[in-house]
Amino acid sequence: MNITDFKKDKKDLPQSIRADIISGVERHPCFNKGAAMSYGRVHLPIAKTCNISCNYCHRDYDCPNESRPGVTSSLIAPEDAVARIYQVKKFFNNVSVAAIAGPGDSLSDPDDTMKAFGFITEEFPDIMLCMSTNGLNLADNLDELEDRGVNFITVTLNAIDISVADKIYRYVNYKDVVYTGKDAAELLLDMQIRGIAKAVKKGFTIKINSVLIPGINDFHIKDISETVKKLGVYLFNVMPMIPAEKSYFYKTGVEGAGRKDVIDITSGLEGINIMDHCRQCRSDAAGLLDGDLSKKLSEAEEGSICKKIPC
Ligand code: CLF
Ligand code: SF4
Repeated sequence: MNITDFKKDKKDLPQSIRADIISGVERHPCFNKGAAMSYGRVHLPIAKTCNISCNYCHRDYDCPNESRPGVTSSLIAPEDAVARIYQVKKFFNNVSVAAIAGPGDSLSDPDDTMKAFGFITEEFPDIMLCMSTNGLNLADNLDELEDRGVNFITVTLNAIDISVADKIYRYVNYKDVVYTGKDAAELLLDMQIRGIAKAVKKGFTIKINSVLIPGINDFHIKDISETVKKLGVYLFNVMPMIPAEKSYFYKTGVEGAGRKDVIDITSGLEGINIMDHCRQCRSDAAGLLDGDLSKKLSEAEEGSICKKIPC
């Protein structure tokens, strides 16, 4: 029985038990700091487009919701995912997780993401599947993610209050209708919370990323942590905002945060697992969190179909 089947059999167990005992947390380098020393992940840079606009993002670069600002990864096609994993395994064999984390949003074009997960599961049944998303399309895609055997999901949640979210997002494109201002903020928050709640109920192991933006949501991080704790998420990761060059926040002088700001805020949080070993890695990162192979890989392999995100 592989891990996915096991999880499906036990999905009525409480979240804490599921996550600790059966969901494979012991082999996930992000969800378990202890595992980061020996287990690696492969990011497949498949997500071409994005369906929202964050004020700290500029689409010349990877999605800063998981990635270090200023990093640009080359896209690959879903059909190249298996070859990419074999390529990584030549350099580092102990890969426990395959993930889609950009360069855009994993569920902006869910077909590519689902296709890639399908290829990976067929070829590597023991590799766990992970995905990060802004959450807009999460609730609508959970049944298919479950069918594909995805185990771990990260949702970036930067606010739970519409007035805070309104300062962070410029627009939201949901089902080809573009929303702006408070309408955009309200819709995004509603879809994020709905998606997180449904995902926990279904038995996915959930991490929340919150980008700490001084003066915008720093006073609000505790409220976010309380909300996600009640929703039953497994792990909370606060990341310092470093505005991407040319982004709205960069141009308007909104200052970034540092590691110390994150520590000051997270040290006051209680009752939820806090991630403190995130590397804000590239959307094509591979290998150990502390031993990224992406540069070696791009020298060694073909398969890049585009150098920029077409949005
Ligand atoms: Fe990738 Fe994210 Fe899955 Fe990890 S990364 S999709 S949960 S496999 Fe990890 Fe990288 Fe931090 Fe992300 S160190 S940026 S938390
Ligand atoms: Fe940029 Fe990521 Fe926000 Fe999309 S979700 S606008 S790629 S930061």
